[in-house]
Amino acid sequence: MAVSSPTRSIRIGSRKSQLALVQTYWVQKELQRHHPQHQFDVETMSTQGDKILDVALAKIGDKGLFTKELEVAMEQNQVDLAVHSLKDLPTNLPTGLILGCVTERVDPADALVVNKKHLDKQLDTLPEGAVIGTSSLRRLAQLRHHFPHLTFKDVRGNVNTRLKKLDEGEYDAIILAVAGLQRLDMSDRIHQVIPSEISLHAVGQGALGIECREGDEEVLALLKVLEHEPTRDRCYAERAFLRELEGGCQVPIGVNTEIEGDTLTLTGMVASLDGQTLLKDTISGPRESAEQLGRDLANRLREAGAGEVLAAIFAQIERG
Ligand code: DPM
Repeated sequence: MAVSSPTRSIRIGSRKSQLALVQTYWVQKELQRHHPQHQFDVETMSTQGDKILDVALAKIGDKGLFTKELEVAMEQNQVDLAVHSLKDLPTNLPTGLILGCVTERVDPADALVVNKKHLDKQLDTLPEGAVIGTSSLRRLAQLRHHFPHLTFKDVRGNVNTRLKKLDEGEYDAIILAVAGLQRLDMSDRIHQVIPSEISLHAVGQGALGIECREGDEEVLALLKVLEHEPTRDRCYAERAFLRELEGGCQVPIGVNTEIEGDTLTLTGMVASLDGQTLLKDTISGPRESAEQLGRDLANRLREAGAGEVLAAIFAQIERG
């Protein structure tokens, strides 16, 4: 009997939420399709972020809320790679782990989802005092800046839980990523795609980031088929911007990026929680210097006062 050479089975780690699973199964299917000689298995686990649902996001220590358990599993060789929404992946990874690949981004915009009594409204026509559900300081600050007549309330839980609370009337509207709704096949709930002039998206929004062990050349080579270079360059610029401002994922920092030919354009914004201060600037330069552009823009905003704005927010979160 012929003995085939043993191929390593590759274990993919994922959170258990419906969105995480949709994303992970997509990655598994794509890897399997491109690499029929290998076997790809999925292992699921809960993360801190999935367990702590009753505390405002900003108050739970920030770094790695949705990634820590998966990273430990990689370090202990229980899984070989982990699929994340890139925006949930901290900009500084634990020693020994790297961002192995960035997949093609879908629409990174935010979406307004309304209770049915407001189907005839848009953000700018919602009534005075309408309650908007979001736990994102970034969305909160930008929407307050543009629509001071709205009120904001925390909303946690997975997308289905949030939609249920909205439909039951706890909120007049909620804000969710277009990307998440699309992947969950719930695009019909997108009532308004919020223009980037009003809400700059989160760093990495709409892309998946695949994390793996540094030096695991086999896995890194397998992941190459999923890498989307324009998305990678854009997200590297965005992540360098966030890293330079030392913002975790729970800060009012937003971005927008574009690539035209060899030129990358990055817009970044830092806002105060009351929405009164909103610092925004744009930088353009060669795509190959993506990370440098991110750092340069961060330093420009810092010169304009971003450091003080962020320090005040960190103090406010500390106080609870
Ligand atoms: C991060 C934020 C949120 C998630 C903060 C932000 C939203 C929290 C909230 C870093 N992670 O965006 O300013 O609205 O209360 C998350 C979602 C997705 C990945 C859901 C969403 C799907 C979209 C994607 C939660 N992480 O933003 O509606 O893959 O980009």
